[in-house]
Amino acid sequence: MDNKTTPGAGEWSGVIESYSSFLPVNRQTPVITLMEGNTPLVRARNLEKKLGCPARLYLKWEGMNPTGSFKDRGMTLAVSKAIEEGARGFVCASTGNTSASAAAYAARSGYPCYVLIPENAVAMGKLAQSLMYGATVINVRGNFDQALQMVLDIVESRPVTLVNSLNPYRLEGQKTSSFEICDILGEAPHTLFIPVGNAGNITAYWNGFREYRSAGLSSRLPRMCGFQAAGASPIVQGERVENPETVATAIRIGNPASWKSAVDAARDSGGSISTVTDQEILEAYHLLASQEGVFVEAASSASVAGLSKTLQENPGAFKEGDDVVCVLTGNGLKDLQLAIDNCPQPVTIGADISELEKVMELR
Ligand code: AN7
Repeated sequence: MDNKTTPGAGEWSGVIESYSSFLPVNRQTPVITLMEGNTPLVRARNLEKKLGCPARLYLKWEGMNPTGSFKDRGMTLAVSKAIEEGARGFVCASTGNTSASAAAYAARSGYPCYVLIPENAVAMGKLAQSLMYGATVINVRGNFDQALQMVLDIVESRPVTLVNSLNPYRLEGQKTSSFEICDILGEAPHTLFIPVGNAGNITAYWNGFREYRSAGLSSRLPRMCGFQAAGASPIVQGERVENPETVATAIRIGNPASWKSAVDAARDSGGSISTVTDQEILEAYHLLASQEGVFVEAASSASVAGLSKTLQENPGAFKEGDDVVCVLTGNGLKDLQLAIDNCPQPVTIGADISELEKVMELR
């Protein structure tokens, strides 16, 4: 297949320049970039064994983006296009990662950024990022869905650009992850597993795979398998969830903005949107770190939880030689409290070699 080749060291210049022919940019577009994208696609042989997966399993490690999540792919484009079109500031509602990314790209643009986050429901690392990048952080006594509605109302009357995924440039940028997967595998995977919250990312990946196939750069389309947390699963329930609850705060969303296009992606690709419980999410969270050395945030592990559940329900789901990709959307370092609360605690000893010997014998 006549694919683009993987860039060598020093050759990567961010998703806009690398995939400009697939993006709505021109020579005048001021490119605001942090060199996002080009994230690792990691083969997960230990998980293949552990889960009894006959297919080749790859992890698309999006937590390696500059602000630690996939949001950077869309934010570089949304902010660049906004500046091209004369924007004077940015606003978003967020469960944490969008706000961190918006704040960082806004900082580089030199324009102010306002982020609305649900009070007490955003991981501390994400809050710290937004504050450090200099955004005005607004805690809303309500949930994400309420904050998003407020943002939609405010952009009617204020000269600020909405950078939630309702901004179409966000999904345009995010589709570049599909391109990277195809470039590395030399073909689209057979199946893609992905967490679903506001449902923008599954929509973006599906768009990307279809565009690459239309351009002759891949010849098949993957089955798109999306996973919501059971306590925040409006798409699966078929109705809004007023009070979504899940340990995976990033996907604690009850009324997804890209609801319809996510349903279309699952249906048209022969895939599905299903649920995983918080317990299944936490099991996958530990498995990824302990078996593969890949520390993701809880929401990200919904994709691997979904794969695990699929294999339990149907061990013949994949054939040998198939390529399966799990998208890992965010970095585990964003939520250290969750990690520490869910692990055995360290042992403390004196500065004494005999105490150390005792501990190591017990193990
Ligand atoms: C780690 O930051 O909605 O289905 O406001 O942070 O495209 O919404 C985050 C979503 C998955 C879900 N994994 O993606 C926000 C926000 C992580 C996330 C999702 C999010 P979408």
